[in-house]
Amino acid sequence: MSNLQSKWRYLVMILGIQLVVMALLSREGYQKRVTYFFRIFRRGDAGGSVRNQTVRDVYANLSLLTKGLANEDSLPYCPQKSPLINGPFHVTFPSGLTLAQVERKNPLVVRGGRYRPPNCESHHRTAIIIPHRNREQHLKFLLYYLHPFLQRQQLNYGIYIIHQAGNYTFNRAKLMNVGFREAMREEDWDCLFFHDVDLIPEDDRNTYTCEAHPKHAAIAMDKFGYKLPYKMYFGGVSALTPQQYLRMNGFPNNYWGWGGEDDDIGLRVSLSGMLISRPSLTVGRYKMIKHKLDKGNEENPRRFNMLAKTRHTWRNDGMNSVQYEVLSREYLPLYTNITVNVGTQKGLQPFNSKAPTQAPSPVKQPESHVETSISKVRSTNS
Ligand code: BGN
Repeated sequence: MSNLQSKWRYLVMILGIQLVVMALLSREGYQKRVTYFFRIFRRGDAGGSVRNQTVRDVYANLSLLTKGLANEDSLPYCPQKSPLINGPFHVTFPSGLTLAQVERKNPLVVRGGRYRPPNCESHHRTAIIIPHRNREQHLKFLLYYLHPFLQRQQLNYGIYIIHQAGNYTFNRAKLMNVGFREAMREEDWDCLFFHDVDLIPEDDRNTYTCEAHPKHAAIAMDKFGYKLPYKMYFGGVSALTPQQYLRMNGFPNNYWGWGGEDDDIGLRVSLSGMLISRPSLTVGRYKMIKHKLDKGNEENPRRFNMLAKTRHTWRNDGMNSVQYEVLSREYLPLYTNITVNVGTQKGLQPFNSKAPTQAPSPVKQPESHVETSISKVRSTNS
């Protein structure tokens, strides 16, 4: 008899538990919980947006592109939407990759990392500005993916590496200002992409062209679960026309070390009366190459105070106040390497190899034809 009673008790208990579980599930968020449950079974698809899409090799069919015999001056315009665009592509980081291999895979890229579509006249002239120091491995992977990615979009493009000389604290935003001025000196670019060296785009529908408002392209990074970390985030990869860039007085020059400068840039966009445009979460996907915080790029403890003052400082700190000294300009096969002295928090001192900083170590490439021009003139707002 007591045996029967305890069986009943168990049965009631199990039913009770089931009721509680069902009640919990049917509250708001039920849908989310069920989706989450099923997602566990789906392999490594954090964003879930590349489903039903064929993920290809970024170089697929690119070797079919060859220089035609047509006269370069009489080429027809490229179609509005490039027929070479595929969508998502695989991004991996094979250890044995060399720059010589990247060069061989991109035979139509010419001196200084320039390219124009061989059989049509592009509608777009895009410069890619990449601040850099001691990240040769990352740069190699970025170039491996960026060149075919941009070629698929039928852009007329150039890649500029802005290399901070010496060991003084890194200044990402100031290097962007240098990149802007030095790139515009060379060509009438209609769009500039300001690009971190460790971010690899994963979908070639993320077009590297400018919009009516400044664009934040790195909206969905793997390190943030392919979501925007916060609404005003403007870090990683952004794009502006020269007019938009100058309207917000470029980027700040005084953020030394990690953090805050991208928030300052985001603030400048709205302070100068513009909005932020973004691609969709499906398309603006990036993989970040994992790394530790670099030596010489420690967290900037002043960033909180500085950000609180941006609304008062942006008009006086930016392109109208940037001071730097170009130490060398090298036209390498895959990019233009501009090595620059950006000075220190105390201002711009002449670059001196005996100072606390050491002589610049420009990024080297095998089989390259280096042409270096030392500019002794300090470049200010000219
Ligand atoms: C933010 C940083 C950004 C950084 C993102 C993502 C600051 C300022 C705090 C007021 N901003 O917190 O610079 O890109 O995280 O890592 O630290």
